[in-house]
Amino acid sequence: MQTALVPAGVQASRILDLWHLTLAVCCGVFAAILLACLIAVVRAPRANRATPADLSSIDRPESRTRFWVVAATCVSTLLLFGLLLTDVLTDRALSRLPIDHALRIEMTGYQWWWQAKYLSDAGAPEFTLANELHVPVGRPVIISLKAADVIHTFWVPNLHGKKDMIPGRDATIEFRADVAGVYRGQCAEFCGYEHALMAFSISADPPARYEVWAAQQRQPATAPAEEVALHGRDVFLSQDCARCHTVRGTAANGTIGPDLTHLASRQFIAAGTLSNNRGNLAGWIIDPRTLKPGTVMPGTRLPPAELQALLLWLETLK
Ligand code: HEC
Ligand SMILES: [Cu+2]
Repeated sequence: MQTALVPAGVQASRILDLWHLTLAVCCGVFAAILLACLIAVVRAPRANRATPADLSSIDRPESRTRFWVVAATCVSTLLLFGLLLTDVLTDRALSRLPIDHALRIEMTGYQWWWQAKYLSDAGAPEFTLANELHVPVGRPVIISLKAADVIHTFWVPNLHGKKDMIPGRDATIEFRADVAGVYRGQCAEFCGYEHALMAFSISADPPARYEVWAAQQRQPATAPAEEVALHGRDVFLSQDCARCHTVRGTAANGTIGPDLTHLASRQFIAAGTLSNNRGNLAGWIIDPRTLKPGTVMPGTRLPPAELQALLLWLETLK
């Protein structure tokens, strides 16, 4: 779900309230202006060629017109100041979310995917993943936002407004999910070729389920039991893959691409571009630049047996 009209947390509902008020005021003003136009049209003097010129209006005092113009100006000014005030109050309320015992995540925008580093209460990195975040319902979340290359914008409309991720300038976003669900996010600042294929998601889980998920994510990858999958791991380590990808529990510790330690627990690959299944994974590994032109990841041609083994191993990374 990706909509600002169904808030799943306090921050988003404050923004929605502000939007409703702004919409109501603007609709009211629009209706009043239309009404004034209508009255003017109805009351305009009717004349035709034969009507003699009426010059009396030149000297007629316009006190009533002046009254309405002054009144309308005052009302507009008051309404605008009212909106400004509610704007400022909303902003203050947004910045005062109670953040005791918040979950801390460090999120970095890359062309064109998202890296999320979950931090322990002490601030030490615990595990890293790509694109598909989970957070516990009811617990505040503080995400510090960074950009690795160009400007990106973090935006999950069900949870909060937009926040720019600017290289070299750290920002944070604070929110709390109050309703369980999966909320889609999207980069909201044009960041190059595949900006449109730069989605992510935040799944708000009941706390117990979140803990199970987090415990799973903290684990390194375990060595597969199957012979073929073991061979697949060797393929991964002997190819270029390990230069760019980390799989905790193996020698692979590259940081250019997504951490793949729990790849198989993700629903999508390549930032919401393809669903995570064997066919798509195979296509992605052989030729990612057809599926997502411009991506940093190069294609790798492998003999069928090696590719199958590699896929089998990737599928064990639960
Ligand atoms: C030059 C660096 C580089 C190399 C080499 C590389 N990758 Fe990638 N890989 C990336 C980047 C960057 C992404 C993210 C692309 C995106 O989402 O736009 C990625 C994405 C992926 C994904 C999707 C991950 C996800 O969660 O979305 C998989 C799977 C993957 N790579 C597997 C491999 C395999 C297997 C190899 C070796 C055959 C390999 N990569 C080689 C950089 C690389
Ligand atoms: Cu973008």
